[in-house]
Amino acid sequence: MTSSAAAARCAYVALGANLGDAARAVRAAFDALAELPDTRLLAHSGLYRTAPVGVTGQPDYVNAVAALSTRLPAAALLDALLAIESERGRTRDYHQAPRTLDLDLLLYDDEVIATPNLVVPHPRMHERAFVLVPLAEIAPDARIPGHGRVADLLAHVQGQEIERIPG
Ligand code: PH2
Ligand code: MG
Ligand code: MG
Repeated sequence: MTSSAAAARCAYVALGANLGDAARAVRAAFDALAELPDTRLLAHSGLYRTAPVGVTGQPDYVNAVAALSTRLPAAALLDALLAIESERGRTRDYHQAPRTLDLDLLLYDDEVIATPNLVVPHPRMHERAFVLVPLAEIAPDARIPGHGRVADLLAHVQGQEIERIPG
């Protein structure tokens, strides 16, 4: 290893879409994540159909979670995620508008990051079934700094509508 090589980090990314062919967009995003420089796609969850949380009058979402091993710093990874969203036709018409693809950085090792552009762990991930259920599928023992083990948090999101998409 050269002295300039950064250590590989484990990052978890939430995928979501509720505009156009959402399932196709999420599957294509797995491929785009696998192609990122200095990054390997370690695992991804299945796809889930979920009722919108925090917004009303929107189509259901398709959600999933991916696990990455990456040497990109967190800020560079965030930029790469936003670039994939743009390539997939993401527009930002208004806050929480329906979207062709949303990629949110959930966890970056056990780091706590709070900059104007990036907050990790994602501030609401521990209370959202559409994040916790797919995350528990691939990483039940992962820990969310400040909130504990993923599988232990599932009990708190029992009432939220989520259904695994077959296949
Ligand atoms: N994303 C939001 C707001 N609400 N609801 C579901 N079910 N899935 C999402 O991905 C989602 C949401 C803002 O990013
Ligand atoms: Mg989001
Ligand atoms: Mg986002």
